[in-house]
Amino acid sequence: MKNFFLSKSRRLRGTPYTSRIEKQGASAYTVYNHMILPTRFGGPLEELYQHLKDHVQVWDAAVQRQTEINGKDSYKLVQLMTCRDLSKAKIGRCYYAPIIDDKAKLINDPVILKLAEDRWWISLSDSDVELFAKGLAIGNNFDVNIFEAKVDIFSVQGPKSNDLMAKVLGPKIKDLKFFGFDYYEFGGAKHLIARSGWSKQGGFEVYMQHTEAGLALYDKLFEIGDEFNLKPGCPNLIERLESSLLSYGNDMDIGDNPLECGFDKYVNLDNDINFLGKEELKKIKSEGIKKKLMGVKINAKEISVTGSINMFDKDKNLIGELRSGSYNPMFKQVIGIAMVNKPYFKASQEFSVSIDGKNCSGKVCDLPFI
Ligand code: THG
Repeated sequence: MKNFFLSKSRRLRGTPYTSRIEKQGASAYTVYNHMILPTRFGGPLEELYQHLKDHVQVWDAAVQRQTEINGKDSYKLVQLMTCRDLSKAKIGRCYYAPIIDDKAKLINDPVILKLAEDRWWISLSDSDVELFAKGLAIGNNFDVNIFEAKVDIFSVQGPKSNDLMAKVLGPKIKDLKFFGFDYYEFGGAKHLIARSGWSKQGGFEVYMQHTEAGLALYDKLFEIGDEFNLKPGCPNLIERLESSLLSYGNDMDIGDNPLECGFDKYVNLDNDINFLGKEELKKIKSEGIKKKLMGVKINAKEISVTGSINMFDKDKNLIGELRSGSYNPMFKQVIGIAMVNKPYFKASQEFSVSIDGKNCSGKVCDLPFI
């Protein structure tokens, strides 16, 4: 496959970390929330994957933009957008919560942070939720402010993240619970740090608001990081698939509903909260879904998924579409995520797909893979 350069501009923004990561060896970008997101550092993705599982990495995750919603009606608006019950949400906690429209179609799958009773951040995946929120606020006459907060996340991921962060910020950070956040002092500023991140290797996300002190923290980690074999990295396709972390725009999009995406535990229908698509979701739940996100294992040594790839059974029936995939060194085959149609969405369903013109056999499996 031929590769092309990406022309940067004001419309396709970099991040406060861009000059640093380019010195550190960032070698490819994708586009996410109209910004550039590194996808590669130097060598093969497999090396970075193994390093992420054994050591610790710092990632530029600033593309995870924060839509801030504050004001008197902020809870009402945030709840209107998500099918997850946030009525008992606690300050200092993060909530993975599907945002859906009135037809229960998926708009985004953000992490939502409750900062105060009347102040929320929606930590976005790749779609324009700010516009959707503004439309709803205007239409409902809500008393809210909606804007992109000046926040640039860097993520610290990997099994040694705990010790690395404790060395710089003190041992208290080790007490932080999964999906909790608190404030930690460095360089004369307090930084909001959550135990979260887009890998299952453990880690933290620094919601950098004070750029100077935040960049000093970023630099400090690298200054002392050798002891932990710290390396710069980026969200890792191999690891995220193995860990079954979904990617909006790749695995699911506005054509899918949360029940089709396996978000059942974030769909709360038995209460009196008000959100868009609630009646539709009740209907879908009672009728049953007609397609479902499933894992797949394919007998192939490599794959590059740049669009949906049709999957067929032995009688040439279209059974679904492959949406993401990569070779996995642990499974020693390609694993991926596919939207599989009823009645084929059962584990052990066999299929074939064409990869670079070659027919490969595969099997559907349940998620998560491990
Ligand atoms: N961190 C922050 N913002 C983000 C992401 C992130 N915004 C975009 C994108 N990633 C959103 N997608 C996900 C997907 C999965 C998880 C987090 C964000 C995740 N899920 C856990 C799991 O699946 O085990 C736990 C979710 C839960 O039960 O609450 O971590 O990475 N700031």
